[in-house]
Amino acid sequence: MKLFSGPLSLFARKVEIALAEKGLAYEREMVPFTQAQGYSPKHPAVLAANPKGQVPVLVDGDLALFDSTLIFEYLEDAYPAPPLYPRTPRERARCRMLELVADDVWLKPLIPMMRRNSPPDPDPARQRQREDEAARAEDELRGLYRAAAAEIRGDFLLGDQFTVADIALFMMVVWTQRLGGPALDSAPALAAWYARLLQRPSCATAAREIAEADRVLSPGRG
Ligand SMILES: N[C@@H](CCC(=O)N[C@@H](CS)C(=O)NCC(=O)O)C(=O)O
Repeated sequence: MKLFSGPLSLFARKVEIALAEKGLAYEREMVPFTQAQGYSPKHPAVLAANPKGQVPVLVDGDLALFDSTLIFEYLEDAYPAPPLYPRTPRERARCRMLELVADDVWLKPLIPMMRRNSPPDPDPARQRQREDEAARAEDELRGLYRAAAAEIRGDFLLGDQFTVADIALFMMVVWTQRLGGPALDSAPALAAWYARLLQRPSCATAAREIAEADRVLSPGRG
């Protein structure tokens, strides 16, 4: 198997965690990425496999698959042990919903947080607007922290089982913290869950590699 990943791609890192949890061997190729140019030039294999031109792309034999959620579903079907989805239809549905909330809903306030870390806008009005948007995003994130904390049913979101919902939320929390978002202490259950996940080798490796990538790719970030 081969994974096209990105050093600061939170969606590709989701897949890396799933592959590690399932104990699957794979080759990883990091596509070109810089803070100034983004994902440019795009890797030809990614363009060939994904009309959206995005990572992650997973190649397994003659199958080339994109989108972290679709890759999770494929991995579960093709390599069911250990499972990363719960068993019952209702719990599976809840797990998918929690993954979607992390991927879609949390991503929205993270965008202004990312802009806040770009060089200041020379136009003071535009810079003020950027700061206001980031402040609103921080409030939104605090609300998301509380909502996520209320969903935690045990050691993990779904109870005793670590699932793809934990992976997706973990990546979003890693991103809030690397972007200087609000501390987690306003949602103690979320903070405790996050500390537990950081003890898992798959999650700890992803978090460590992201911090290492930041040191190389985002040296100005405090
Ligand atoms: N829904 C997709 C999102 C993938 C995505 O946004 N990938 C980003 C990196 S994190 C990317 O490749 N961006 C380059 C672009 O959009 O041109 C997934 O879950 O895989």
